[in-house]
Amino acid sequence: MTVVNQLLGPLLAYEGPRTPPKTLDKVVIANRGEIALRILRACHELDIKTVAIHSEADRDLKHVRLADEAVCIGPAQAAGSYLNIPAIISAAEVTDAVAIHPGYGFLSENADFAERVEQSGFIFIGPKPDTIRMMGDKVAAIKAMKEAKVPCVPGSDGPLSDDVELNLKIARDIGYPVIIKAAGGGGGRGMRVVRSEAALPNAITLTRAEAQTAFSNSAVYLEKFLENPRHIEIQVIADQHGNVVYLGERDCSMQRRHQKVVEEAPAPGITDRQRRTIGDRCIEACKRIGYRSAGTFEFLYENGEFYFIEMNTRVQVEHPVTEMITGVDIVKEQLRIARGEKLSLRQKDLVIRGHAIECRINAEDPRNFMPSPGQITHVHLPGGPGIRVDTHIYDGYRVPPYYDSMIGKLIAHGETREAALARMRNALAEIIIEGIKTNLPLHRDILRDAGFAAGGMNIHYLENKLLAS
Ligand code: MV4
Repeated sequence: MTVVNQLLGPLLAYEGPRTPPKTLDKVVIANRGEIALRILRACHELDIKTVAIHSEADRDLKHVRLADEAVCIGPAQAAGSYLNIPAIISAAEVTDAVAIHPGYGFLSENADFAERVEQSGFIFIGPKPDTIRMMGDKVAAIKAMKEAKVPCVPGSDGPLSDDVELNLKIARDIGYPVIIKAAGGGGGRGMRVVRSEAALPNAITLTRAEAQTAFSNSAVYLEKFLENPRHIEIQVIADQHGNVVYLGERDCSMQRRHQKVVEEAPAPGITDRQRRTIGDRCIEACKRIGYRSAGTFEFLYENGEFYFIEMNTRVQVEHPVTEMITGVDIVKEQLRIARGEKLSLRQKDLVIRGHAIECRINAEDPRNFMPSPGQITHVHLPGGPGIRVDTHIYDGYRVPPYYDSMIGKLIAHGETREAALARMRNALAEIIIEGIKTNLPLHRDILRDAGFAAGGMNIHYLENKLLAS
């Protein structure tokens, strides 16, 4: 009996094929454009080889030239290439890569993708699939944050039922206006503001129907609608050993139609004490949920209070402003975390130095915001102290019409906000992009705006300014 158990013991504990631990020495970059180049640079600094995967329309991307290997994975349309999970995993297999970095957009917050990456034996450079799944469900995300004592918007504390009277009571207790949001939404998709009791039942029915169509999830929830908040987000990084650090906040209030235009760090007017209080809450939440990699807690900020709305489980477009004021390379930290290393810094060692501003440069008509793809005939990039340009464009590059119109980011750092603004104004005066239309005139206008110069404007400021001009 004892002998049999000794034999069966290891068999019963069988956990699948044991593969020797692989060193993270080759990464598939599952993205395009400036972020693909940003990831490539971080990999090469850490002596990690890179595999560029690209669509048929993206053979001439700068990072494709610079990568150690390149694989064309499908047609121009993203559905067949950058969103094609089997094609991306096959590319990792044929190149014998160890990990996959998803960047932002595309599959970066797709829990099923992260799961299939891991099931195929690769490292997903990001949080665990179940964490991504939880944060994708905004009701589950808010529940987790409330449990961790992260301040949230007063709301329904869970999904709404079909009980009209109960829903009316929930809204009455919170007070109008309220906002109905889809649990599967986020980033401005699937929401409806309700300003009176009479409009509530219909708004819930409509938002539910839209949510079912758009997200295959009819769950909706309700929050107090904040009329004039700022959008402030906290950057965190967490390793696989339970260490978590917050890297301060970013103010992303300068936006149009849920597209951020200018971001900055730190957020004007936020005190060290406020930063420490909200940062500590985010750290506690990360520890409770076993968060891993880089992440962002999105808050609305109104009348001196933070209200959690969503968590982003990816590296964000605007991560450079945080890098400029902290000196932390967020993408390199993601790679080190994926390698199983501990964070390169502790909270007490973090120093926030100066101020940084980022302008997103889009290939679009500055008057009507229509995309403006085509060939760039000439580029001249600015430089000098405190100037950073994250872009993949070069003389002769053709901006394809199939993807997001962002072609780069101009980042200015200075010892003070005023110094950063002055450097950004100079950089915007120096930069030349010819052959296509860009939103550079809009940025020059924003950098001359008195309200923007004052700082601390709310999420409606830019849209109101554009209406007035
Ligand atoms: C809100 C809100 C006001 N009150 N929630 C839009 C994007 C999504 N992340 C959440 N959004 C909002 N949620 C409550 N309870 C206003 C917005 C909002 C917004 C938020 C951040 C940045 C820009 C925005 C533009 C319009 C509305």
